[in-house]
Amino acid sequence: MSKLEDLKTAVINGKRKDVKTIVPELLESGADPVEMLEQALIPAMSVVGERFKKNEIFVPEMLVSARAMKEAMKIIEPILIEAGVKPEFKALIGTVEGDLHDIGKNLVATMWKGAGFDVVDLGVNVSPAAFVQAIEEHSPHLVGLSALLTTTMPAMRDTVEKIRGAGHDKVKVLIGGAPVTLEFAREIGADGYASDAASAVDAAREILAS
Ligand code: B1M
Repeated sequence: MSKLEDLKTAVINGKRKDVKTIVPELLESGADPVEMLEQALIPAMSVVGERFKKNEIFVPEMLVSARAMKEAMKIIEPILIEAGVKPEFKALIGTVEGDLHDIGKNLVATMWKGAGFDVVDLGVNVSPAAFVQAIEEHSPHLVGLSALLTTTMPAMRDTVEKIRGAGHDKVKVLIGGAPVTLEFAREIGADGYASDAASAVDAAREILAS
């Protein structure tokens, strides 16, 4: 089995200690952190999601896998960010109210930081009012909303409505997350949508230029 496969297996099985050993080994052997993300870490979480859907595993197992993934991110995030330049834009990001999933949101934040954005991460379960308050505090160019549950997609709509209702018409809003679509983004009046963390950089630049 290749080391990338070992990493994927370790995340699927929630083996944090193995992740802490394998990631530095991969880096030492010259592996690309982006490749680690795309070929091991993200696919591992897809396997976990599939198993959960089939009732082969339950929430505690999902949680240990998520923790193992975060362990890997702790090591590779600084390397991904290092490639960045001086902050060009300020961005806020958060997972919407009712939703506790943060791995995808954290990845988008990492990619934005890597692209040279100054990112303020508001965390998970962020209410529409908290987004508005943070906009007033930080005056960002961009706000990113993440949702992983179909049941929290309405909170995205509420957040966009609250931001616009508070008169923040210039701040651009980008949304994403597994159940979210471009159509939904248009429907709720968001400025853009990205399907994954890498395209969230291009999508952000595009809407910021418009
Ligand atoms: Co949850 N969960 N979970 N979960 N969980 C999903 C999302 C689910 C699809 C699993 C399944 O059934 N197959 C399902 C949702 C079904 C639905 O609504 N359609 C689900 C469920 C049902 C639940 C609970 C309700 C389970 C329960 O309690 N019965 C519960 C809800 C808790 C809550 O939020 N209120 C719950 C809980 C959890 C844990 C806490 C155990 C854990 C989260 C830990 C954490 O995040 N710290 C967890 C996990 C790990 C998952 C899965 C397995 C993995 C999510 C993940 O991290 N993926 C997930 C199944 C799956 O996704 N396959 C599942 C990896 C990550 C890199 O991808 O987050 O999609 P993702 O992010 C991508 C893109 O979506 C995009 O870019 C990212 C990187 O490419 N993206 C953006 C994300 N945000 C973006 C923002 C952008 C742009 C792009 O712009 C701003």
